[in-house]
Amino acid sequence: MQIKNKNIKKIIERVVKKDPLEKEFHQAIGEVLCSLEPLLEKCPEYEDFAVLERIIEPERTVIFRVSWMDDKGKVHVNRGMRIEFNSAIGPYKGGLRFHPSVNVGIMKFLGFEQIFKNSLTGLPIGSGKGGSDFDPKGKSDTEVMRFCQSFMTELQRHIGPNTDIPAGDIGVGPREIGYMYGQYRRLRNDFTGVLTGKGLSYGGLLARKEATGFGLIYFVREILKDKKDTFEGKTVTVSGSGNVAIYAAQKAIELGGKVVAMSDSDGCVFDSKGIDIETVKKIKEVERKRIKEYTKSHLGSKYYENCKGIWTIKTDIALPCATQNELDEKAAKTLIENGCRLVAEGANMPCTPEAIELFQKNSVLFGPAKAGNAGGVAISTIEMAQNNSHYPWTFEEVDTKLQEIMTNIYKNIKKASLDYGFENNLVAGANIAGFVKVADAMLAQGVSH
Ligand code: NDP
Ligand code: 2IT
Repeated sequence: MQIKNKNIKKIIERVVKKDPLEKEFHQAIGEVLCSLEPLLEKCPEYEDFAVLERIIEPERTVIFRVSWMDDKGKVHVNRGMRIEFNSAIGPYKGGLRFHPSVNVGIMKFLGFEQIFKNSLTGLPIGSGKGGSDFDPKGKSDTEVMRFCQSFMTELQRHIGPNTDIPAGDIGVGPREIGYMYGQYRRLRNDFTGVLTGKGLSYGGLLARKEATGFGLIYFVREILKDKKDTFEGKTVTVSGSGNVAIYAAQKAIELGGKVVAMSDSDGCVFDSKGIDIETVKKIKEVERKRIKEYTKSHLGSKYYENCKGIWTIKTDIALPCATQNELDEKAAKTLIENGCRLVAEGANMPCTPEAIELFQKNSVLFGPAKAGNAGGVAISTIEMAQNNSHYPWTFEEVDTKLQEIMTNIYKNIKKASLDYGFENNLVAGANIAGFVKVADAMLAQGVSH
C-alpha cells in the first residue's frame, strides 16, 4: 500500500535507520501505520500528541542470560527476553516463544501485533511478548525442566498477576508452562494466575488449549456467513501441526470442512480422504514426533519433504497456522490459480505483504491474524478471571464466550473498514479498530507514558 502521509513515512524511515536489522518489526509497523491514514485525518490529536511515535516504542525490554545444564552435565547459555510493549489498557499480556530464531526484532513484531489484537478482544489487556532462542526440540523432559526453571528464575522479577501475564506460543505448551509455573510459585510463595495456559489441575481453564484454533474457525465462519456460505463441503489446508493448527483443523472438520493437508517445519502430509486429527494429536502432542509419521498409519496419504508444498495443494480455504512469512507471493499466486477463495491467518503475520496484496486484488477473502487468532489471548483473560475469582468455568461456558468474542471482533473490524473507506479490507479494519481504544487510553493518561 502506498503511504501518502509524510509523518508516517518519516516515522517508518526513522525506525528502519535506528534498528536496521529488525525486518519483521518494520513489516508489522508498516502494515499498521499505513492503515491509519484516514483515521489521522479525522483525529489529528493522535499526531499532535505523538501517539504513533509512542506506540511503536516498547515501554520496557528485559534481556537476560539463561544458563542451564544438560543431562550430561554440560552447561549451555541461551538468551531470554520479555518485551513489555504497552500497558495503556491493561497489564502486559502475551506469549513466550522458545525457538532458535527468537531475537529482539521478532519479539518486537509479535509484541506490537499483540497491542492491537488484545484491544480487539474487547478485554482489558495490554501487550507483552517474550521468549528465548532455546530449542526444546530433541531435548529430554529434564533438560526442558532445567531450562524453564532457569528462565523463570530471572523472569519472575518482572512479571505478576496484575503486571505481566505470559502464556504459550511456538515451543511453549503445557509442559513448559507447568515447569515455569512451578518455579514461579516456589520462588514467590504465591499461588496466582501469573501464567495462562496452565494445566487443569493447577488453575488452568477448560478450552484454553482449543481456544486459538477454535476461535479462528469461528471467525472464518463469520466471514463465510456474510457471503451466505458455510464450511460444509469445503476443502481446507492448515499449515503447522502445533496447538493452533490442530484445533483449527478439528473445528473445521466439526463444521463440515474436509482438511486435506497439514505440515511441520520439515514437510507436509496430504490425505485425500481427509486428515485424521486424532492421529495428528497422537504424533504431535503425545509422541512429539514428526508429521511424516502420519503416512505410516494412513495408507494412501502422501508426504512431501517441503513445508511450503502445502500451498500447492488445491483448496477452497487456506489457514496458515505455523509461523511468520510462511506464505509468500509465489505461494499466494499458486493458491489463487488453484481456486482458493478464503485465507485466514492463525499464526502471527504468516502472509507476506505481497501475498496479502495479491489476495485482495484477486478478491480472495482475507482474515488477518490480529483478529483471527485473538481467541487464544481472549480466553487467557478468562483464565485470569477464573484464577482471581477462584470459581471454575465449564468448557461449554468458555466455548460460548469464545464464539461471542470472535463474532464481535468480526463485526467491529468490518464496521471500521467500512467507516474509513476500506471496503473488503479486514486488515485495515482490524488495525483501525484495534488502534483507537489504545490510542484514546494513551491520550487520556497523559504523555509521560
Ligand atoms: P506450536 O509450537 O504448538 O506449533 C508450531 C507449528 O508450526 C509446528 O507444527 C512447527 O513445526 C511449525 N513451525 C514453527 N516454526 C516453523 C518454521 N520456521 N517453518 C515452518 N513451520 C514452522 O506453536 P503454536 O501452534 O502455539 O503457534 C503457531 C502460530 O500461532 C505462531 O505464529 C504463534 O505466534 C501463533 N499464535 C499462537 C497462539 C497460541 O495460543 N498458542 C495464539 C495466537 C497466535 P515444527 O514442530 O517442525 O517446528
Ligand atoms: O500470540 C498470541 O496471542 C499468543 N501466543 C497467546 C497469548 C496469550 O497470552 O494467551
